[in-house]
Amino acid sequence: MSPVYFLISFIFLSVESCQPNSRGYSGSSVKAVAVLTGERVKGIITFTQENVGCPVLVTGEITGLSKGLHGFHVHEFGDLTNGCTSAGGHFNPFEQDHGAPRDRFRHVGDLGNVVAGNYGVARIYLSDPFLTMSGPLSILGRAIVVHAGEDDLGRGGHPLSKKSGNSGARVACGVIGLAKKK
Ligand SMILES: [Cu+2]
Ligand SMILES: [Zn+2]
Repeated sequence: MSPVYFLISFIFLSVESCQPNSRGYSGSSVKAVAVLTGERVKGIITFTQENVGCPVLVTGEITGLSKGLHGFHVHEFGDLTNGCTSAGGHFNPFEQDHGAPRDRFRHVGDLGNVVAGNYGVARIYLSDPFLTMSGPLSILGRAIVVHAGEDDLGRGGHPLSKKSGNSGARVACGVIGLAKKK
């Protein structure tokens, strides 16, 4: 096998291993689900990682929101004994400043904003390279939180911008728990 061919097949295999296989082979994929509950806001969010090192696919729907942008983060703890408050701050194992999903430096949990339309429904479909679902930095057992207001992605100039994006109250949250693979 020529080195070039070897390299090309290696790249191809590496890319393919982060996609669901058409034959239904799930490899070492991990699937999780969070049921968001709040006073008015509800939602179901699923998390799927095809292999270690692959981005995590986050999909789902949140209802009961006000129209517009709402901060959306993985928070450190799956402890909801005191509602969403006991979920702690944004999951931030590398002690970085708060940022945008596409920033190089950010909290691992920073997923930016979800957008709700006229009927208060936000549909989520995003892929995030910082999240992982295995090892010590796994998001399993932590919480996903949606906020009353917009996350300024660290750029708002408010004292809370670099800490949390200043997105206001936590209107719903849920624990990210293991789910059965399809
Ligand atoms: Cu949050
Ligand atoms: Zn953050």
